[in-house]
Amino acid sequence: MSRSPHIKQRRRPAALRLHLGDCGVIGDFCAIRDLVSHGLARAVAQHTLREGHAARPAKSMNVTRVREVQTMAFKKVRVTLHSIFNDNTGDDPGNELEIFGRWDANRLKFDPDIAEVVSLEHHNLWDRSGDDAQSVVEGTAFIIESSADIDFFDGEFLQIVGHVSEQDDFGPNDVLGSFERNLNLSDIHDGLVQIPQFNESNQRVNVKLSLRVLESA
Ligand SMILES: [Ca+2]
Ligand SMILES: [Ca+2]
Ligand SMILES: [Ca+2]
Repeated sequence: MSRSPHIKQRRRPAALRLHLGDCGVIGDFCAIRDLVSHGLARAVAQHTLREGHAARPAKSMNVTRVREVQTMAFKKVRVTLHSIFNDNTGDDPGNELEIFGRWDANRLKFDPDIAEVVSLEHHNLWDRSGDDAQSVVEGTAFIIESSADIDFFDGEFLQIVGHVSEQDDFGPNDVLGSFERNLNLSDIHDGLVQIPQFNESNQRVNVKLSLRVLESA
């Protein structure tokens, strides 16, 4: 089957017109194909030269802004797990909760090549098993003060993940709660991380964890 002569007549003059500097035909299929095949930047540059346009100041400003973003995308962050406070022993025998669990701070990044989040660094802040539970009297805190200093660059994020359970001699242990939060570079600031109170049958604990930006650039 041969193509309609009408189509051939439409396409070739369109591409030709682009070479001659008529960008008014950019909506035409042939013009778009020509832009892609020859490179958009080259086509724009040729058009600029043909039309006698001077370099646009806004373009150089954009380049400057990009450089600023690139150079400011760094933070050295101290992640500290301070303590776990027994707010209420609840229905647990005695005056103490027997707590255990694990808390970690991770440096992660989304890798577009494999479309997955990958772990760049992993820092364990606290790890206790049910066989090694910590007794904490109601109204007092178990002091941990475990820190990790982590460097974050543009596109990376801090993941805080942890859980606390309560050991019982009779029956299964109690899961008091778990927590996970992912923070982009711009979301990382000095201060306490807001962690909801963990609570299971009125056995309540507060986890105190903070961030401190040691350096930024
Ligand atoms: Ca219990
Ligand atoms: Ca107890
Ligand atoms: Ca217990």
